[in-house]
Amino acid sequence: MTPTSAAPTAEDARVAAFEARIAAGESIEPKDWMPERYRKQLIRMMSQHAHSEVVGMLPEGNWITRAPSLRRKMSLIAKVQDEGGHGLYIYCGAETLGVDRHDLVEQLLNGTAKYSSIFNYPTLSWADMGVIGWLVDGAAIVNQTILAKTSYGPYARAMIRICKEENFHKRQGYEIVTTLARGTPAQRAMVQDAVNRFWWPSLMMFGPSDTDSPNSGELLRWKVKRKTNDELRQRFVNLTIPQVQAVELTVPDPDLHYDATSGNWEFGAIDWTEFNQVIRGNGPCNKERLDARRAAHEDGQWVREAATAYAEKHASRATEAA
Ligand code: BYC
Repeated sequence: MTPTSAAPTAEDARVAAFEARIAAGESIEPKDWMPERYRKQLIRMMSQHAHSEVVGMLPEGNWITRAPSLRRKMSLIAKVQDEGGHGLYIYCGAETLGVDRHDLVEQLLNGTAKYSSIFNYPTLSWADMGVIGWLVDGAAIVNQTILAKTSYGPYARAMIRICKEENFHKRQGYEIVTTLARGTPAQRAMVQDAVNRFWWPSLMMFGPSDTDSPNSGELLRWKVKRKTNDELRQRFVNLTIPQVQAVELTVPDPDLHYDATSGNWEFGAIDWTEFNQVIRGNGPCNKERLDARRAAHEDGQWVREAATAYAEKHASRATEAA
């Protein structure tokens, strides 16, 4: 007689034990057993997140030399430097999953890994620095505050420090926006134009709608994600509209309205065709961003060689001394 279902294997038992730990709210640590698919998903998500931090330095780095005062220049330099640091923490976190960061960087440079769509838009005016700090870092905070409770311990811990720094970035951005919004008519027009250009791309940062998000089901089940893309996008809109109103600006959405029943600011349709174009490499600045990263990588070759030679020299001296 043929059995109707196969007996559970040792692998099935391990998966069940892993899922029971997740269900109990335990944190998964690097040396713990985990399904290969969980490991792969985290490597994908963390590496794309790290790449986004590093590529995210480019649109703002572009304005460091043109910041309008020494104070603004200092805080913008500090912000851009923080983003580089965030990339490093998250690459380190990804390495705890058994990958080599050089391979991850290679995937960014050869175009096989994604990074956040938002950084493929140009930064055309000083007001963009305010609006990026406010909206882009604001969206990142909404996403990452939840990620600080993700099931993979090293990622969750990296998010705690990163969110603290992102809060500072958001405040410096909103301060720039407030100053311009209360400034001359030309400054007001400049900041309104920046909001018009960055509003919809900021909403796209949360990813495709839940019905078109192939990874969400698995990630939610394993508590890597704790909220869906649409839930977080709605939370961002609800938090941000009162801030828009406080500085008497508007968002470019004629369908935006408050729904008293749900307590949500309901927004109009997102242009998913544009989003898909950008994540497939056809956004306004994709080529420019990757060219800049490749050039920076090549220019840094001598630094990597010098650091390796220095480490080898010290290692051989330590061996000789022993
Ligand atoms: N841009 O199934 P889905 C920052 C891709 S850095 C590009 O929903 P998932 C900052 C997605 O990867 C902000 N691609 O995916 C830095 C997937 O493609 P693959 C970065 C996107 O993973 C400097 C496909 O679309 N933050 O804030 O469940 C200065 C289907 O999507 C995007 C993070 O990375 C996008 N916007 O959810 C200032 C946070 N959205 O990989 C600020 C960590 C989706 O299957 N990541 N895709 O080929 C996440 O929370 C999630 O990965 C996402 C996507 C919500 C982004």
